[in-house]
Amino acid sequence: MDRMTASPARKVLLAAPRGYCAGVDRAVIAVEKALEQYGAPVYVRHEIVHNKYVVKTLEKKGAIFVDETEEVPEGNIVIFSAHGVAPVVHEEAARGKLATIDATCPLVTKVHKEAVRFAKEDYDILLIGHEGHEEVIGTSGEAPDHITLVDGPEDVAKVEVRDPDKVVWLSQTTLSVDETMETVDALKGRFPNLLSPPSDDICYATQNRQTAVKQMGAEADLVIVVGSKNSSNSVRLVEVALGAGARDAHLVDYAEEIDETWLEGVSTVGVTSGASVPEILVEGVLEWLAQRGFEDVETVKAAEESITFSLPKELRRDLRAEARAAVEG
Ligand code: 0K2
Ligand code: SF4
Repeated sequence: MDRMTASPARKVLLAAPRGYCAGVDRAVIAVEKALEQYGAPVYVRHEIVHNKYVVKTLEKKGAIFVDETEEVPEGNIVIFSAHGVAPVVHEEAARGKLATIDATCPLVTKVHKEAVRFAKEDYDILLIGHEGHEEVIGTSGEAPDHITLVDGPEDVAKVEVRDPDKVVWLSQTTLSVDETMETVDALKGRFPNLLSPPSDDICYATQNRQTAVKQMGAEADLVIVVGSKNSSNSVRLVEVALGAGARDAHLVDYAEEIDETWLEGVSTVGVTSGASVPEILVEGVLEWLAQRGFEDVETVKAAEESITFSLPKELRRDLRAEARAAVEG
């Protein structure tokens, strides 16, 4: 073929890290272990993680997802999702005589504890996060009288506090790092003595996935993010890709959702996935692309991840008891 008319080589840039974070891995395993340990059905309040495939797969194994604790029949087991719950939800479960397994990610619990501490010290807490998101509802519930939600920089002008010198900001764990810093800068413009959280609230997994997609963004004609529409961290990856210079970016649950027309004039495709996305779904996307000439896959590595969390304590206790009983015969 004439060199001038040859189409440019097609390649895939595959982000690393991508997919499951430690908190999601723990939460999904918690549901699986609970099903093995106690038998179906096991109730789960809210989607254990925001991923359609995960939810469907666990439903097939006997998990029943409910919106509210009140829907769980008395005497059953209910698992709380990775996004965390307000204290009032624990109270509802106790009233309903439910056994609970709390799969809240320890990094979300850390933010809950910060909220409790600053509320005790009588700070006004500005919680940066998305209105209506499950995590924000849970964190706000720790100190409803002290917390005001700030949903992005455009919300800053309307924030009201009791004492501008006694204000702290906290955040949802799965936000855009850059947009959050914009919000914080705007808040600091209004409250120069604004206190910052003792350590990053946006978690390591959210940050690393955004860093990786930024690295590939400028080079990619198209970025495909695997993740569900209600997954905050997955949606953020699409925005970060576009912000980093990708010509086009889309969120898909499955390879079948990719539109052939997105590939028109495209030679480099970036692929990544949200923190709630099993790798099998990314493999499906890579296969789909390979069938269309995108066989060359290059990894873009932004960070190493080795963090893991132990299972929720209620499960560990029962698994230990079972092991003891087996040993004692
Ligand atoms: O990104 P989101 O907070 O919407 O949640 P998922 O997609 O379920 O990802 C896991 C994060 C859970 C808690 O931080
Ligand atoms: Fe935990 Fe971060 Fe994963 Fe959320 S995204 S479950 S905070 S590790």
